[in-house]
Amino acid sequence: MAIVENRSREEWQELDSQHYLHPFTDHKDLGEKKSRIITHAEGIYIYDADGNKILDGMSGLWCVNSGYGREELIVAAEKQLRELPYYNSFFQCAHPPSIELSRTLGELTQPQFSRVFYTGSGSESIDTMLRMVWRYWDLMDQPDRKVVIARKNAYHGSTVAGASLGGMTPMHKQGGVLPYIEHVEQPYWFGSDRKMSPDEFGLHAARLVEARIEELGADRVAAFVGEPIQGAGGVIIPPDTYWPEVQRICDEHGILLVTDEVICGFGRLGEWFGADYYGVKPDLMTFAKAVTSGYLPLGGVMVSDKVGDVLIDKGGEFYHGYTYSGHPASCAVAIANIDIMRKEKLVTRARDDIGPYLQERWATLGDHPLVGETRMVGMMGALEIVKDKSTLERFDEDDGVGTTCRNILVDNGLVMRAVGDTIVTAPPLTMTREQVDEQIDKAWKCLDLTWKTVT
Ligand code: PXG
Repeated sequence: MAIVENRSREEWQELDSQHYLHPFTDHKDLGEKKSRIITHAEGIYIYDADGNKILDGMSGLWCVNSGYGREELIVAAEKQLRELPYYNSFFQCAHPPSIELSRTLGELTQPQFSRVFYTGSGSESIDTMLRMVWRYWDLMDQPDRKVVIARKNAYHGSTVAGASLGGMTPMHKQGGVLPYIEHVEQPYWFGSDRKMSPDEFGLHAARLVEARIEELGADRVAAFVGEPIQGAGGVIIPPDTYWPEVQRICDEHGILLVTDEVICGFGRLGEWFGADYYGVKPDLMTFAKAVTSGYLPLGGVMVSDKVGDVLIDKGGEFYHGYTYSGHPASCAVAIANIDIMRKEKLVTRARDDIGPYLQERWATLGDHPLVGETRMVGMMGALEIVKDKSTLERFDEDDGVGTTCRNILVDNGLVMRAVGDTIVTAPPLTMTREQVDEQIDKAWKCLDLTWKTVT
């Protein structure tokens, strides 16, 4: 039974241009260049309509942590779709997969978390978190605590709350407009003037949060939200001093701490969550993506007992929720995915085995004349393309060197993302040593090709 017609690449491209508005895309530009049509995937490779095999150094969009073609996930979805494809959890209803997953998430997360609120995506999780934070402070009889502090260049999604909390200026210009949101500097040492040591810079960046709190008055500040490592912003790995200082500041001023774990969660950093890696104790954690390895959409907010007890004991009804909150098939896939991750010890493997190997090999790219810095935690890393390795001077933004490099990479069978002139990677946690070697060899070759193009 063909669910989708069998068409040529050209036909797909033509129909795509005519009918399909893609996310984050300049459609005039795409209309000229045409989409790459991805037809299937297996393990850590995707295949396009021309039969090219491409190593997926991005796990889709930072989500396919368990790799493609996982029979267990396919079977879990199919079984659940047959048994109960949909039912909601409004009106005092629930179903076994969503309850079972809630229990499992309570096990995987830090002890303060025993409850979860489900959504369909990372953006919805961020919206939910914001409404929950505001509700919490209302119930605490501190309704003036409304301001949420986030960081410049953060990415928290594309809904109005996501775009507003995120720190992407071009998004703000197109309507990221919510009140009560403040942005402070990101902890991006390489992007600074590098006059401070990374440790000093980490403390400095954290204390900008404190300065903003003091400027606003702590009794007006509700929460601080940050990705443990900023993903879409270019894998900004904060100095080790940053997160403990942010924790101290939030504690001292009585402000809720939220980690956005949409990318860092589910093993990416070699721990189940980014908060575990940095040893911080959040009050709320947003997640999505790798909870199902991207096989079906699912997101959520982990709610600490501190917040949850107030919402429940004092709150009455929380007027919030989505048709697909706790979708049974998504929850069944998440359970199966977590089961795979546990059985194959993918998280400890990322911490102790394949992660360190990838880090070691990734660091060798730092010897390339085009590379000013490499960095990686767990299996999430970046390299900085520079014009002059000795001074770390960067290319002009308009030269588009990062994009040139990204295009060369894809044409040579390796997907990585370009964020300006920063090339980022987050491959599946299942990759083998041979595949790490393949990724690094291809990356080196493509840096050479980029070098020839731009010098
Ligand atoms: N928070 C974080 C930290 C994210 O990375 C979201 C929230 C929003 O999730 P949804 O599921 O609504 O997309 C994200 C999403 C990129 C890229 O180009 C990154 C994301 C999404 C799309 C593109 O790196 N992250």
